[in-house]
Amino acid sequence: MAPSPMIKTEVAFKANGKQAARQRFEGVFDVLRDEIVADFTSKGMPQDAINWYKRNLEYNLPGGKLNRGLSVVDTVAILKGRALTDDEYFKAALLGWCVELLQSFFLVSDDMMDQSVTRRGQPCWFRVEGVNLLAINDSFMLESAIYFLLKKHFRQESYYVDLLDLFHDITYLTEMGQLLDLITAPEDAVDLSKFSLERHRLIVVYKTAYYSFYLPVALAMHMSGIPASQGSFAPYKAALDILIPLGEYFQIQDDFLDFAGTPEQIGKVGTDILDNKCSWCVNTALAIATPEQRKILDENYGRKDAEKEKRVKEVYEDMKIRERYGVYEEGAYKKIMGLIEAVPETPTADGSPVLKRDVFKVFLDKIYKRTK
Ligand code: DMA
Ligand code: MG
Ligand code: MG
Ligand code: MG
Repeated sequence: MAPSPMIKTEVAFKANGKQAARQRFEGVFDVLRDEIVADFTSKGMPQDAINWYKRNLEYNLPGGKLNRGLSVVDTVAILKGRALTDDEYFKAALLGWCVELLQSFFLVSDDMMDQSVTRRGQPCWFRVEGVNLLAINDSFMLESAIYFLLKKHFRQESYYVDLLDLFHDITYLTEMGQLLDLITAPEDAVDLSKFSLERHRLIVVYKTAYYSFYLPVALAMHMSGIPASQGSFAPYKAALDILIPLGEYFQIQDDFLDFAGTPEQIGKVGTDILDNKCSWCVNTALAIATPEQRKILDENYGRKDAEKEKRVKEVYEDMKIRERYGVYEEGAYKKIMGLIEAVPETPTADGSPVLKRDVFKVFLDKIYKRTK
């Protein structure tokens, strides 16, 4: 049945709203890039260095889904319960871009370590002609730009130290996760008996959930003046208890799309099977494999060989990994919704609740059934 004109308009309106929100957010990037480059220039840097840094920023920052960055803006607006002033918008978007800077720092280095091919529909930065190992220093500079921006715009705020602590702590936790991810996937010692869903959970919570989900919301909470505690209620802990499972769900989607998504869809070529990664797919497969299937997995997983990768994918298809993922996704959605419904929306002295369920609902709806 064709959608009614009203529904059509509604959908178009929502899509336009999303696009407009993205455009406004991208506009702030131009301002911040110019600030970063102006500071770099003021240090007496020559033109070739300026061009390099600018290209690093422009190649690695925009062009993604911007979910993490936009979530800071959305969360501040939900917590304040009203439209933001221009100044509030700029500051929230700036924090959003700091999350995107952190993300690009992780991705540039992750792609080198995972030996990936493409990212966001273009070659990984280290694969660009003339870049190579310089990408290591480029990733460091993306990280350091965070602290330049925070200092410039938040130095005077009472919560400046909270912002610094958050970025430092979450960076460290993410690096711990990357370590776990990498040592669980040695290049020339495939041993599938080392994998487990417990190990997988630990990897994804540390490498993805903290920086992708807790960080944007916690930043927005600090900017909105949410206190560390309200009576016996600990809002940051309450947020963490929902955002960690949400991040776990998101990384399982990433693992699934690494196998099932097309490069056109996800903007990157999946490398998890070749890289011997402790992915949700292989763990799910190991749990149900017949002895014959297990043998195929043992002999073909984690080898840098496209034919062997294909054999593994055939086993996944035989095992109906796609359907199993669908079942997982429904269960994860329901579980997380349940956690969200249990958040107390206790009013504060001025009548507004300290946390709002919508913060988490909006985030969950953004990623539910994502295909990219
Ligand atoms: C992503 O893990 C984690 C970080 C910290 C970048 P991944 O290697 O599965 O990500 P992707 O699939 O995007 O390379
Ligand atoms: Mg990777
Ligand atoms: Mg990785
Ligand atoms: Mg992945």
